[in-house]
Formats: sequence, C-alpha cells, structure tokens
Amino acid sequence: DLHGFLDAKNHELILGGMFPLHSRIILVNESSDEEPTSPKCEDFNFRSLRWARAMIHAINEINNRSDILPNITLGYQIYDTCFTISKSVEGTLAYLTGQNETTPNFRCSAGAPLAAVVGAGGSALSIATARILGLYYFPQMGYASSCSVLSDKFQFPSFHRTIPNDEHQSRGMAQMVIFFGWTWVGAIAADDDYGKYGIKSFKEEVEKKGVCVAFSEILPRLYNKDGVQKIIDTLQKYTGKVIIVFSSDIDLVPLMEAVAQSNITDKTWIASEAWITSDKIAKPEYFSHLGGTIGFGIRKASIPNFEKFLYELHPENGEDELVYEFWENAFNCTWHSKRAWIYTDNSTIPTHISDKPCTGNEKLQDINNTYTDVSELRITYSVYKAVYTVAHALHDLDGCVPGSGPFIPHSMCANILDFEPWQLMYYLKHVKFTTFANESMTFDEQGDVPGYYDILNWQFYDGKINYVKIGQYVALANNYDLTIKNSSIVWNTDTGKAPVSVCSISCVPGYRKGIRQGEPVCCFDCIQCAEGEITNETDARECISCTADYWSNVHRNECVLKEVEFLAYEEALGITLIALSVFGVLIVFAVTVVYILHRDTPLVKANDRELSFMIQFSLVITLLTSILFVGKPEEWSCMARQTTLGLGFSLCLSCVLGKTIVLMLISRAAKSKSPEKTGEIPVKPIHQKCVALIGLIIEIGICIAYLLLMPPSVYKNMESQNVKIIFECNEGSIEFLCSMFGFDVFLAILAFIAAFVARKLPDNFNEAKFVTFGMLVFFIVWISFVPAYLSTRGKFKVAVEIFAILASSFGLLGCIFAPKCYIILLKPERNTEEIVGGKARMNDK
Ligand code: TCR
Repeated sequence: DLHGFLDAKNHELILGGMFPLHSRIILVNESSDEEPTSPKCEDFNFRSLRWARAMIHAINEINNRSDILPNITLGYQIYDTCFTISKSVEGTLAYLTGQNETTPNFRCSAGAPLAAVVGAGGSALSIATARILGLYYFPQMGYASSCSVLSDKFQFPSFHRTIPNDEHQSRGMAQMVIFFGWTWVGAIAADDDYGKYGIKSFKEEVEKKGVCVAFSEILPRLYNKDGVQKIIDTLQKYTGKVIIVFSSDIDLVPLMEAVAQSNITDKTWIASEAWITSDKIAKPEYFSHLGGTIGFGIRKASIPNFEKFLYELHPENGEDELVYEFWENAFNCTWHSKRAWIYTDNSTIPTHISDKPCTGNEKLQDINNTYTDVSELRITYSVYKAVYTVAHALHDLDGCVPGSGPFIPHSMCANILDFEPWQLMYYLKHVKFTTFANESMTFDEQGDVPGYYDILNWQFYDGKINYVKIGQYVALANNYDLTIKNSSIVWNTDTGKAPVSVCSISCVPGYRKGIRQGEPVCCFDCIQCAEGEITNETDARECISCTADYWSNVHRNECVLKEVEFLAYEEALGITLIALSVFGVLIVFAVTVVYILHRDTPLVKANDRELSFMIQFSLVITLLTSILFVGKPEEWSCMARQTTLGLGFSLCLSCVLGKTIVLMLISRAAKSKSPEKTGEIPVKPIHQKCVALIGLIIEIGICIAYLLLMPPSVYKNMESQNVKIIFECNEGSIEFLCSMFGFDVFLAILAFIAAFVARKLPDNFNEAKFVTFGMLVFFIVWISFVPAYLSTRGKFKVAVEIFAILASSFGLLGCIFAPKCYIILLKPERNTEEIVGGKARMNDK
C-alpha cells in the first residue's frame, strides 16, 4: 500500500506527492522460493519530511482561501520514493491504478480523483515516473528535478517544474570558474542523470573558454569503499585547487566522510544546488576540508506560518505511522508499545534506536533538527510553488465560461469534477500567478521557469556554518548575468585570497607557450622567445619577429631600435686617432717651417726643393684623410675618403719616385764614369716634376672614373650582427679601388727599386738609403694591414685602416724628413755643399 501520508477523506480532488522520506531501500537477499515483496526503506530523511509538510501546508492554505478554488477541497496522498527509481515507479503505478488494480484507473485513487502528481524529487526518479505519466499525458510538477533532459517535451510531454533547468546552473558555474581565472578544475558527478548531465554541460561551457577539466569522476552509486578510495587518490594527485561537484547530498556523504579523514584541505569546492545547503555535508567537523565552499542555491523565501505548522507535527495528533518513526529518529527514543504497528512487516523491524522510551512529551523546540530549520527554504519553497501552480491551473479550469472555453469542438470547457488529464495540462501550460513573495510564475514552452540562483559561500561563525549570499546568477532568455561580491567571500586558502587553480602559471610577455606532448592545453611550458623575436602579451602562443631596423630587448617583450655602430668622434678611439693625425700634421708643418727657414742650405736645395714641399703637402693630406674615416659615414665622406687617400699617397709616392729616379741615374753614372762627370746626367728638375705630375694625373684619372662609374656609398650592414646596424661604406667597385691603390703600390715599388739601386751612393748624406727604409716601412704597414682589415668587424675595421694610414704616413715622414731635419738643426756643419755632394751641384744648374 501507499507508504506515506494520506488525507483524502471528503475531498473532491487529490494531489499526489512523491518525496524521498527515506534515503535508501534495505537490500535483503530474497530467496526465489518466496513471493517477492516491495523492499522496505531506511535512513529517515528529515529534510524531505519538511518538503512533504510544505505540500500539506500549501494545500491547507489553498483550502482555507476563498480566492482559489472556493468550492473545491483538495486532498493529498504522499508517497515515499526512498530515493530509488524502483520505489518511485511503484508509487506511480499505485497512483495510476488506484492502488491494486493492474489497469490504470487514476480517477478512483483513494476515493477521489487524482488531479496531478507533485514530484518525484531527484531527476532520475522524475525521468522514470514521467515516462509512465507521460503516456497518459498526466500532469506532473517537479520541484527538485532539475536535469536538462526533462525539458525535452517529446520524451516528457506532461512534465513541468518549479526548479530551473540545470543548464543554467552549469553555465553559471562555468562563468564563475572563468570569472576567478581558474583553468584547471576537477569535476565529480553523482551516478545519476542529475550529476552526469550537469557535469557534461559544465564541461562543454568551460572548455569553450579554454578551461581544462583535470579529472572527471563518478561517485559510486551504492557505497563502495574502493570506489570512494579511487576518487580520494585522484583528489590527492590533483594539483589544482577547485573541484566542482554535481551530486545530491545523499550520494555525496560517503565521499565527504573519506575526504574529512584525508589530508585534502587546500581545495575549494564548488557545490551544485543539491548539496550547498545540506546539513548532511555542511558539518562543523568537515569545515577544515570544506570551508569556503561556494555553490548555487535556488530562490529562497520564508513561507508564512510554516514554522508553526512544522511544530504541529505530533504522533498523537492522529497522524500517520510515519510520524512515529520520525519521532523515534528525532528524539532518539523508541515507541516500544507501537513498534509492531509502525513496522507492519515483522521481518524487517529495525533494531530500535535507543532504549530510551518515547513518551510523546518530547518537544520539537528543544532539539536542533533539519526538519524545523526554516532558514533556508529553497526546495521547500519550490514544493510550495508546485502545489500552488496546480491549484491555480485547477482554478482556471474551474473558472471556464461555457461557450468560450479552449477545447475543440465548440469552445468547450472541462468539468472540474470530471476532466481529462490533458485538459488540466492545457491550463498548467498557461498558468500565470504571483506568489506571496512577489515572484511571478509562468512556464515556457518546455515547462521550465527562468534561471535564478543565489551564490552562497560557507562561512563559519556563531558556532555554526552559515550560508552567506555573495552574489547571484540570473539567466533570462539569452542574457546571463553573474554578479559576485568578491569582498564578501571567505576562502579556505592560507592567504585568504581566491585560490589560483591552474596547471601551469601563465607565461609573461617575452615567453611563449610550449605544448607538452600528450597533456591538456592548460599544461604548458613557458619558453623564452629567440633573439630578434618578442611577445608583448601574456600567454602568447607564438613569438613575433621584429622588423628590419628593430631587435628584441633583453626581456624579449619589446622590439627596440637596433643600436647603430660606427667610429664616433666622441669615443676614445676616435679622439685618439684624430689627435694622432693632427699631431702628425703639426710635425709636418714643423718640418715645412724648418725647410722654409733653411731653404737656401744645400741639404734643402738638394734634389729638388719643390718636390720636398709637395711630399710634405701630400703627407698632410694623407694624415688628414684619416679624419674622414671617423664619424657617421655619409654619402660624401664615403666618396671622399678612399679617393683622397689614394690621391694623397700617389702624390707622395710619385714625388718620392721623382727624387729616387735621379738618385738611381746618378748611381748608375757613378758606376760607369768618374764621379766628376755625374753632373752631366741629362735629368733636369723639370723632368722630376713631370714624373710626379704624370703619376698624379694617372691616379686622378682612375679616381674620376671610380667616382663616376661606381662610386662608394653608405651601407647599413644588418647581416653581420643582429643587435646592431653597422654603418659602413660600401666600396662600390672593388676593381676600381684595387686599381687605385694598386697604382700607389706600383709607384711605391718603382720608388723602392730606384732607391734600392741608389742606396750605396757614397755620399755623406745618403738620401736613397732612407727612402729605401721609408718604402719598406710603407710595405710592411700595408701588407700587414690586409689581413688585419679583413679579420675585423664593425667600427674597428675603420680604425685598422686609420692606423695603417697614420703608421705609413709617420713612417714616410720619419724616414724621409727626420734625418734631414736632424742634420739641418743639430749638425749644421755637415750641411755644406761638399758633404751633400753631387746632388746639390746638380740642382744648382
Ligand atoms: N536537483 C536534483 C536533486 C536535488 C536535491 C536537492 C536532492 C536538487 N536539489 C536538494 C536533495 C536535496 C536539485 C536532481 O536530481 O535533479
């Protein structure tokens, strides 16, 4: 028979109600030689008793009201589902068959026709019952069945509910996870439709946003130590901090007991609606493990006069046998006298709870029981709304004006005392009313209500766990709105701040994400960008290369202009080189001054005075060209530097050649003839100058061709070094450059040969010997220059060339003029015609 409350006497219509008044059925090993009986239930559930009482309270209220169903009295029949599918189906069939008939005959249930069924608790139960009720299009109002599949009106045509679809809740949780920046979360689901569908849509939502689900576990259906241990192991391995649990409190208890015994304390639990306000889980002794839990709760209201009504429950108020059982469980006592009556089946009488006898004088006010706790009326309010919805639908049906009713044909009305289930369905679909809490109730196409949730946070004060509202989530049509007041959240982290739940800490700019083979995308390594590449955002997937003139900085988070390199005037090397060249020029000037002052002495006059001045002038030029090599290269300085240098040297060397040729001829003549006749050699000073001029002209020719045809130009060298742009001169044509300097070398060789031949002239002052030295110095400098030049880079290349210029100029200066100045200034007694010899004589002509 129906196990629960029945109040159907003298009533016109009955509402069926299904509540999990017990949490499970007693499993007995039935032998197959006996007739099987429906299993008994155990573990009394105070919370659902409150729900059932809310239904009765609502019905009493409606019966007393004159504005709803004034002429009809409603009765109720409540069935205990024991939180089990089989019991729920059994109850459904009992409703439909009018208890013991095999054919559905719901009109005859308990003496009055059954109008609708409120229930059946959890989604799995509602799905099972809705399939049967749906066959008859029998109205069903769910109050706690939130699973998204129940919105499918093809499968469940007669199902309506006053609790929002879990789709909203999953989406809200996903948004919350994203709001707090968690990307590495765990998920645990109960082994039923509620848990599995809830986690499924949560995962879908969250994965769209790049959050990874580290693990997804299913709670074992029947308590099973290994199954729970497996989840504990997973939790212990989990490195993130956030775990989402979609489960009813009853299924979650074994896991939470195990968690409380483990050392898993640094996790933040995200609760689904079914356990966030459950005192089975929110126990102070679990608080160190579960403190700071955040979860979703459906709308709450305090139902008027409900608390008083709850306290009215007393076994001696002529109530049902269930109330005796409640009393035993609540007060921890035993009705010794009533036992046989309460537990009709002797074989399953539970061992009595305690030896203390129940007296009936116990006071509910004295104990702290979930049943009387009216601080969090959420599902209770949902039950209340479900009853009111049916009542309003019945009221609308009753108020139908004949002739303008909704039913075809002839705009018929239905009769309140004799209507078909589908006719009430019509009114349920269109019902519209406002509850005492000012909530307006309507149902959409799917029989659903809008998604509204309070976001609750567990906080411990006043010696108990409080559910503090820290925000809300409102889902209207396509508009989702999550508000969270961050400051009012209490976290169970060491820092008191929101936990950071990531697999890998995000990569700062300058680093990119490197995939780890075979691991989720949220787990990655941060790899620094290569040189010349940067990222300027966090968590970049790729580095970007800097453009041509730019290069990455040390942190690789910015492209900076490349450093420009050239030999600047300001730097020490540049200053030193310029100082050296100016110093050289000053020395040349000094020599010139000495020459001018002693212009009539034999030594100066010897071997063409003008050529000597020309050599001094050319040395000034070569020394000064080194200045052109310093500083940022420009078009003009690039063109000027090599050509001036070439010209300077050619002038210098051709003058030297002019001089040495004469010396050579003299020495040749001296070998064959007597020294007196040397004066007769046919060389005139004008010829010497011609030699110098011809040399210079040829060089000028080469230079002009060079500048016109393939001139040197500025070149930004970016290849040889990444971090720097080297400003240098592109020499234009290597061929021209080589021929220009090649000609200089040619002149130098000629001068060297001539001087070498004349080096043994038996003069007192042997100029040829010093020129030979000078040329040797010149060669040595420039020969060693080539490898040094080729092996240096950047600005030092120029410095090497300047060194060569200075060294060769100083070499020439030193070898050609120093000995002469020495004699002119310090040994004037040797500066006589005899000593200077034939040369002077020759020049005198
Ligand atoms: N929907 C769950 C069952 C459930 C529940 C609860 C059970 C909800 N809220 C509170 C016990 C207590 C929400 C389902 O299965 O759909």
